[in-house]
Amino acid sequence: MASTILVGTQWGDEGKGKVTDLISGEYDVVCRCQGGANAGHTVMANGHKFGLHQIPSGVMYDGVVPVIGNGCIVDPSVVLEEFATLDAQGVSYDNLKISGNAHIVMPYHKDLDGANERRLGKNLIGTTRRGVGPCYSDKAARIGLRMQDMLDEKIFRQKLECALLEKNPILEKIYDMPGYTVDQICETYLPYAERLRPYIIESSRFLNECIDEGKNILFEGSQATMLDIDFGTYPFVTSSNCTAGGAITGSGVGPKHVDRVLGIAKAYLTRVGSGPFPTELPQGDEIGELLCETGHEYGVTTGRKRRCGWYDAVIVNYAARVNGLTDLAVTKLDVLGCLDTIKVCIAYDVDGVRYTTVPEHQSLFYDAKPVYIELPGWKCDISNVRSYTELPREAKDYIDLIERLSGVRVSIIAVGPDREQTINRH
Ligand code: 2SA
Ligand code: GDP
Ligand code: MG
Repeated sequence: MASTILVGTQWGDEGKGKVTDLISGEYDVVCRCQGGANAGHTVMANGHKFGLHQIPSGVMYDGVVPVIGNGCIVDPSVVLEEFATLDAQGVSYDNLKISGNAHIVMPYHKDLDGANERRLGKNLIGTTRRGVGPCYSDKAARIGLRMQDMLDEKIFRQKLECALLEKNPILEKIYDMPGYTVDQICETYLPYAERLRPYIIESSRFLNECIDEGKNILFEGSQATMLDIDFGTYPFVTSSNCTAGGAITGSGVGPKHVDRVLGIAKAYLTRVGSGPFPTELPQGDEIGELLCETGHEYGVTTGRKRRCGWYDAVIVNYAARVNGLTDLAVTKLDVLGCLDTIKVCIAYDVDGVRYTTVPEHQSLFYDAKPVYIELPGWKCDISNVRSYTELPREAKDYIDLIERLSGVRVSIIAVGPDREQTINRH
């Protein structure tokens, strides 16, 4: 038994796609358990990069079964677009499985996501506008439609009619937008159902049968701890549990089957969308711009420029706690090679009070001033380094500090986007 949950420890885009792709070969199944087309996980295929939104990154390996679990939401149009991209790359997705319990993103979810953001004005969340919040809201309100509903036209029409009774007045009367008819949506979605029918299964049963056969599962998290609906910077979060617990409820696999929780931490910090970010470098700051350009920090789903800042040890320590991390993968260490000195936030100062953990009250987190220590940079290109011993002393000291402040061992260090640009410390 060796199943692993992989989670983002910061505000996303830590390189979960790269690390999932890197270690997928050690697993039989790679399962996504939450989130939808908001995710953007970058993987390499045939020497070039592309972003996956819905299909698990494990699809890149022939023998690995990719599963979209029950905790995910599925935009069928995005899955079909990904099929086309994978076809063009010659990557097979024949063994993909999609949970019949996963909720479907409907056109009105995307409309409402955009409309909510416009209504919030300057207080907007900065969502990806992929319909994520409205779709998960409908799931909780029990008026959502699930993948299995698409397979039965009568049921699909009945449930859709019920949902539209609520959605159309909101769209038309509150947001002055056009509503939908059942026929209109069926015209697009029933053909989707026929394309996706062969992939839709009872995924919890499938995953547990795999475990019974002695197979190993990798649960690929999307978004990250600080975007978790319970543990993140609410309301500036996504609408699912991106922490380790979400992998359990989002897959229907019991926690006794998991023996590793691998956290992914970027060697500096980025955030896309609104919300507090204590170590953020101001817009136009020379180092912030350097990190953004060297690290290519632009959204994989929306193309938005990511906010950049210094590594925040307080939030990675918090992530170690709320996820129960067993080890860490530190990514993008190569990007820091351009700096003379590197800052690490070890605590926050809030009105003269020092916090070494994330403050319990959101307002305190907004006012948190980072307390930094400064380390010398290594000022060289480490993207060709493949063993820990070959790293410059300053880079090793940086990794040691991350381990000390998180209380978690660093087992993987990524020094570039390619699979091979990795230092394994097993
Ligand atoms: P949503 O769309 O409702 O989930 O947005 C709510 C917040 O969650 C953030 N979020 C993300 N943050 C980082 N990366 C994400 N995926 C894409 C990527 C983002 C992109 O890989 O680059 O392309 O812009 C992601 N998805 C959701 C979002 O910014 C909101 O703060
Ligand atoms: P995810 O959402 O966590 O999967 O991360 P993204 O794919 O959104 O963003 C990570 C970006 O960093 C992608 O462009 C990756 O190709 C790239 N990347 C991942 N690891 C490394 C690394 O160690 N070094 C560099 N330079 N780039 C990396
Ligand atoms: Mg991403």
